[in-house]
Amino acid sequence: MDDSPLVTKTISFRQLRAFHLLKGLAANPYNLTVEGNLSPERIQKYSCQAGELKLLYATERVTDDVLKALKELAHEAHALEKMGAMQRGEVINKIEGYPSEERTVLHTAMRDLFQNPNTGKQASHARQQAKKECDKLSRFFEKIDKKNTFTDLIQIGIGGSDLGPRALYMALKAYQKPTRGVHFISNVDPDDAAQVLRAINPKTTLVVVVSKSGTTLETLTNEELVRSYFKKQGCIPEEHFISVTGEKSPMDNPKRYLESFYIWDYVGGRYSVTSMVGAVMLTFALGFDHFMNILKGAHEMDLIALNPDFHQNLPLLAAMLGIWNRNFLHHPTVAVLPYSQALIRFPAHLQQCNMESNGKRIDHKGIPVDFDTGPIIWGEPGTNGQHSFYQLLHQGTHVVPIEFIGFKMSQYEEDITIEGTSSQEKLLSNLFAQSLAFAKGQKNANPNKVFPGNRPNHILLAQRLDPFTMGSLLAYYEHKIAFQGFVWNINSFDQEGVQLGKVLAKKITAQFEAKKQGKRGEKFAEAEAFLDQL
Ligand code: G6Q
Repeated sequence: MDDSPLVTKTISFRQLRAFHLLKGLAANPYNLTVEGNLSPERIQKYSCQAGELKLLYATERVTDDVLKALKELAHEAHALEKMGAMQRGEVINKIEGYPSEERTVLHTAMRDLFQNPNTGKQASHARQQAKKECDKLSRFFEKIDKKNTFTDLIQIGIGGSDLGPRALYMALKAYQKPTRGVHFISNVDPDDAAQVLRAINPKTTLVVVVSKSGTTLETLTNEELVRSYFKKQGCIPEEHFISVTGEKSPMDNPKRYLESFYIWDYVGGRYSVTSMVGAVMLTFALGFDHFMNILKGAHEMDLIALNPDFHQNLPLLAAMLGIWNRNFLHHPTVAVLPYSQALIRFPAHLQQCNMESNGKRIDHKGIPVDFDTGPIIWGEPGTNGQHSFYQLLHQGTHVVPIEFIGFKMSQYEEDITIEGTSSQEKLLSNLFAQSLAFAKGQKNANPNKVFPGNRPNHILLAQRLDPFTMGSLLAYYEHKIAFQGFVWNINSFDQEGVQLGKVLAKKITAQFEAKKQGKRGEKFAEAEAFLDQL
């Protein structure tokens, strides 16, 4: 198998020449509050378009010198070469010298159905596998659509098998087939399933159970719960249940499912929306052509992420702006604020994608890092947030860098003009107003009316949130996250930090069972003490 020397070639982030340059520059960051500093020329100059997305970053605290040094930092850290290595299929998911996943990272191959010249041997193989599944999917839905018996679909899955697919479904509901409904069950809280089961007719419902490992407690429990409900309602589960899982996983069992689709270990859960993990549900809801457009949009951004021109490589540029805010201006969180109701669950997806990828404290050699890594990500759609937590963002003691997302046109175009502007124009005016207010602030003799400004932010702008643009937006963030990991030389593709809780939960569940049967479980005093509180 290929191996990537690039992963270990990088010297520590803090030893890079540009790191020291940037540290010096950060002593006196650009002051956006000075009259004239946020000029129209600056807004014009600090903007760049690639594919469907435009990045407006004049409201970040950067100068030409800072951008030059950030570009140098990315270069010294081999960010671009690592992106190339990832997309070619080199083994980059690993920690040198310790047992680790030792995997290639090939979510890009899932949408590389359109001939990427960068493709290496591993990526080519992954692309063949992706193509095969896509063909199977298209054939499967030809049959389903012809019969037209299913009106609803329930997706059962959690984490990466839920957040991304759900965020995209909600984002693209405007494109949904009118006769189809989609529901999600993720939490092992039985109320999650109960609510969904009340809303559907099992006779006309497909259930797609998504679990790469085929062993996730929540998903298997929910599958059994839904199966038993279907049986009680007189349905044969094998005629309704589909699985999306790893080949040869416990869920790869044709006796139990109407159809099974595959996902491979080179596609991480949080990077799996464009694989069969999102594909089955999105094709049911939107149709195969719209799903293909999502892939095309993502693929376009995959190619942009390989562009050596720093100012045209949108995810790289955004990643470096994030590193400036995180490591040099020392801001611990980032708010993602989409001015689009359809993106209501997108911040939750990015929260997982970002924090599970870059919430790491060791580098690729297992050595603890001596700098900050991934920030805390959170967010809500504007304008709703304006009437709640924006108070802290404007006047609180923490500075929170902001990533706005906006669209020129609405999805439904069912709009109305009141006092000269449409709702969409009001929405955009609010977005621009906030960006300026955060950057410029406001002086006032009354201290309560002072806005300190210099709150770094940028805007990601596109024409309309359609399937192609959604694909691009998804891939833009995936690559931004990967680039930051590359520069920090951490492994963005494993998730060891979620294991400990899972192991303990398993032990406590066994203890719970023993206690219910009046037996003593394995000695686990702290768990006993908690259970005694019930
Ligand atoms: C994502 C994580 C995690 C995973 C879930 C579900 O990158 O690995 O969120 O997606 O734990 O796992 P399964 O798909 O194996 O059920």
